[in-house]
Amino acid sequence: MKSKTWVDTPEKPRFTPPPGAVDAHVHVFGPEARFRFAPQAKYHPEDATPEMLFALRDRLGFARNVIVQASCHGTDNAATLDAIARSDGRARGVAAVDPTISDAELHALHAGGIRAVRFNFLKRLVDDAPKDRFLDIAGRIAPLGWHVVVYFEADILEELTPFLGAIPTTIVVDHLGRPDIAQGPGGTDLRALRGLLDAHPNIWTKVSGAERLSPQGPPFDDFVAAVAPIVAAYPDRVLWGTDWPHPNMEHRIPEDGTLVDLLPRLAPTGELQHKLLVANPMRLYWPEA
Ligand code: 0GY
Repeated sequence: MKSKTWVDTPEKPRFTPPPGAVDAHVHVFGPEARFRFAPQAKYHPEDATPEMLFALRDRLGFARNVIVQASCHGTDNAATLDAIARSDGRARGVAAVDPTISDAELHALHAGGIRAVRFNFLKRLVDDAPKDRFLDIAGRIAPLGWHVVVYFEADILEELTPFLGAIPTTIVVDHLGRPDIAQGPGGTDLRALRGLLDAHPNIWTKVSGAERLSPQGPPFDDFVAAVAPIVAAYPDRVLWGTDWPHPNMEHRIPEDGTLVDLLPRLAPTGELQHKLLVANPMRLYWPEA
């Protein structure tokens, strides 16, 4: 059965994002009739099309999106590129690439709006994560001005640290490296993440994923308590995204408006909100603007 993991017309948020705000972590699925899912895909979702994404963007009050290639499309970035091409310049993307990709193909991705590659270490999403080949890719995308997005869970942070230290570009850690939020702001996992950020000024993180990480659920008080200190401590190295259409969340489908309403709690001042939602994502994805 195909999974459906989003609310079609979510409540409008009470919070109004600042002008030019970027929802910096979203995906598109298909449409499958044009863009098949990868044979090795670990989930098989319903279509979540560019038109649906752009309607959500407008409803939530965002100006731009960063579309992250979803693992169900493997390393064929055609659906992501199609969505970027339909966005009137209001989307850029993060690709998943095969280590054998040619320089010409990398340049074509750049022309199509890709500005980063994602290395996914979640065993439930990908079959293998070859660090040596990822490092090779990182070296090849650096001259394009791209960065690396990494997705991993907290239990492998220590093991991954030498690998992360060898990446020559900016690195963005998805969903805070999936810490155990129940440990609180001073817990082992968030302390380890802060240690990583302190040791490596080129490492950023997405303060997203409340719906995935919060044992309490809405209104996500546990997530806010644990994560607002990260925004305050690293205001120039944080990004945020809804994660629509919320892959694999069929049992806890979030309301996107509720997620947006976390923003003034995670970033309580106008200055922090502008950095998190405008200045920081623009620096990485639209540096020419
Ligand atoms: C996310 C999280 C997940 C899925 C993917 O590429 C993906 O399929 O990233 C997940 O299942 O935790 O960031 O969308």
